Amino acid sequence: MPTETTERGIILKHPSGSIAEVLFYGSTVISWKVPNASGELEERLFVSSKASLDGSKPVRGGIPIVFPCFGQPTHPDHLKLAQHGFARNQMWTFDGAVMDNQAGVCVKFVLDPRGNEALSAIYTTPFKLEYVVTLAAHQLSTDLHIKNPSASHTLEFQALLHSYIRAPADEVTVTPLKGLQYYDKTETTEEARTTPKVESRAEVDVKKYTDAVYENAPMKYTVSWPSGGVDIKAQNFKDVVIWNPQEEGRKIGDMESDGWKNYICVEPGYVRGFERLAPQKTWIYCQRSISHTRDLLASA
Ligand code: TA6
Repeated sequence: MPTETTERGIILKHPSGSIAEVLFYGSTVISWKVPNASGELEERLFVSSKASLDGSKPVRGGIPIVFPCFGQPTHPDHLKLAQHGFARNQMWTFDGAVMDNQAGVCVKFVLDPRGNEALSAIYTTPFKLEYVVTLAAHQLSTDLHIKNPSASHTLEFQALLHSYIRAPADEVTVTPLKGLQYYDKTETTEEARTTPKVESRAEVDVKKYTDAVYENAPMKYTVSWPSGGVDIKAQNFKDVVIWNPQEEGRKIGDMESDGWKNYICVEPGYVRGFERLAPQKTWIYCQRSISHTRDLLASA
């Protein structure tokens, strides 16, 4: 069977050789390895060597799930929540393999607050999350299904996949973001942080401290560097965040030394404003990450 259950999560193995691992904690993808043209497995995600993988705190790396709020809570329903909400620090339930064949290996995880008193103490709005992870030869799909089980209450939320893509931070670029409105969270005053700018660069880099929230983005991004890249296709995630702390990373307790030199966060999300999900409805947010390496690109 191309899935293996371990104490901490599920390992997905594709016949092509690619491998992924998803923790039960936060339903956090912590590894996505793809064979390069030489057949060697290349890790496509970054996880800090100082990250906690034991459920004691959100993982510093991989693909943490952000829900129901992005950043510090501002919505009245979220005021008891930590930064980036609770989805990434709850134990999810493995709901089995959905598919496993040559096309891909697909597993589902569920976060249902019913019976979770600790969660209900900080968040009382009815919801249910399903997270479907599919591993193919060179593609990893991470689909977040947000359900509103209420008969009358509208669910208001933000959602984002906080993907840490392993890449040389001083060489990686993201396109196409030129012309988009964005908010620069590195600004030192609240007024400057809340004043929109317009991206003038054809290729956005993270050579300096970058924390940018792009609004109404194209939902298709090419993340590239001299030896490879990752294409990202999003669905319904209308915004995208680009983050790399550079030397500010020294202030992050679970960031390995110089870790910021080895990743770029490209985070499709719905983070400007709140999505409103009517009673009994479901929203599906998809992220398709397609891995490329130079030799693969060269042969393309
Ligand atoms: O997505 C970028 C960001 O909001 C940054 O501002 C930084 O706080 C980063 O997320 C990491 O947040 P965390 O709560 O995981 O330390």
